[in-house]
Amino acid sequence: MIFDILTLFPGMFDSPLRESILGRAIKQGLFEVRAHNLRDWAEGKHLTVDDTPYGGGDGMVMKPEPIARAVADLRQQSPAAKVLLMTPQGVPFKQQHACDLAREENLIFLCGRYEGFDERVRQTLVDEEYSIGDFVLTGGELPAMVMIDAISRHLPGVLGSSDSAETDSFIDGLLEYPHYTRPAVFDGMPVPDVLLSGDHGRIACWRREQQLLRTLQRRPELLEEVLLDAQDKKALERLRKELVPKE
Ligand code: 9D3
Repeated sequence: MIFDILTLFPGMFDSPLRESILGRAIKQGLFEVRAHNLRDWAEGKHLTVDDTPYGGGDGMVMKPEPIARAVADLRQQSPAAKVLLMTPQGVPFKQQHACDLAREENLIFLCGRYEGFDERVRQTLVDEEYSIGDFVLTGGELPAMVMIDAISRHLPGVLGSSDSAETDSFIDGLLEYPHYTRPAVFDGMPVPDVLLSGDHGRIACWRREQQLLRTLQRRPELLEEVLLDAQDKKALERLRKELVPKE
């Protein structure tokens, strides 16, 4: 997989994706991150990439021509490349998108600064438009890195087998159960007895229940979407009563 990025700040992509797991995967040739400076496709003495908005108003708008030239150049290498626009108005990026986008050969990320892109960029050059959540950032670079991180861990060989993307608990739509390691008592707080019992059936049951409890407490809306078996439903019913006692 090749991730091409069009940005005014290509240097931002140098470090975060090249550490740890993804850094090793890049060294192994499992994927590539190519950050390009949009100004390389700008014209005129000042290499202008933005201009004032038609109709007036604050801020500047990213001009369409440099972006169109850049996308055309990158598409010469791989005509099927999917172009993704990073904007606060985009579809909220989810785990399923990460999984689906990992099947592509080449993704081109368009990262904006200023107020945003000329609308005709969206109309003619863009395949999909994403936001990473309802908070305001200073540009699309961090969102692109977040998406590249989430996508690349689905590529074959990037994760070790003990940490595979398919066993992520987010896949089954619930939050994770709590984890513990040594010491058995830390600052007066013991590890739950069941985890020391060696009874793998009871441990699995406790963990599932903890997942349901945490999801109920923190992200109840996730329970609407998730597939639950009869045992889950029974446990959830009991947890709901314990959480919201009657009277
Ligand atoms: C005043 C209107 N603002 C829209 C909410 C303008 C604006 C603010 C911030 C336009 C662009 C930006 C920069 N943000 C992104 O480019 C961005 C983003 C984000 O801010 N939050 C979550 N996801 C994304 S994806 C791209």
